[in-house]
Amino acid sequence: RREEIAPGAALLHGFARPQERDLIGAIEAIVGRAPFRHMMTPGGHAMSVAMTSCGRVGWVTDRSGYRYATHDPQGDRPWPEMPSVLRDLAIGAAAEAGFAGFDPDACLINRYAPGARMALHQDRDEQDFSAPIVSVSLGLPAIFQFGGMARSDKPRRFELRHGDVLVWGGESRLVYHGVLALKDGDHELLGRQRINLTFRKAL
Ligand code: MD3
Ligand code: FE
Repeated sequence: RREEIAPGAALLHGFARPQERDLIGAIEAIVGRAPFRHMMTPGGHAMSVAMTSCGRVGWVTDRSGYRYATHDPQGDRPWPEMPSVLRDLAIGAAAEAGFAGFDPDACLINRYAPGARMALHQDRDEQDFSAPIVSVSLGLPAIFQFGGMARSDKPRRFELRHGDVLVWGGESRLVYHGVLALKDGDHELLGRQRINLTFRKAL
């Protein structure tokens, strides 16, 4: 089922369910080589969400700012390659939402333990805002919020469940969005966590 939640933003309910086990296996392999870590914001706070990346570049933050980098700063190795099961899912979801030709070069992997949250922010570290961002939710459900182009625009809330895929492009590409503190629970495949993948064209 495809739900248009805002102009340019499509929620594909359960789109990733058929590949759930392959996706989780691929994520485990990535995390074996580039472990989840709590990165430091430029302001000096450790993020409650743990992150890693795969693809040609990965998103990093530290005291000097946010950026995309070809190497994992923890170990100074290139990020793991983007597995085809991830890449093909992202390309398929983008096409389903009207963004044929999406060519992601980065996949940020976020892990939420109970209580972890992501404050309202815009994703604007990418070069080309005409490419959408594709997000895949796995594990425990979370309340996602998205507002408008100004931080002060009142956000709308809705739930993201295991297997849901969101495609954000066009007019919605730069809206403020965030995730409320994760409620504890026990997911049959992932246990007490939520994993979110965001596919981006960074360069
Ligand atoms: C709307 N992640 O990694 S995914 C992020 O669930 C991020 O981990 C959240 O925000 C998470 O930057 C939300 C949905 C999402 C991702 C990117 C967007 C929504 C977006 C970019 C623009 C507008
Ligand atoms: Fe974001």
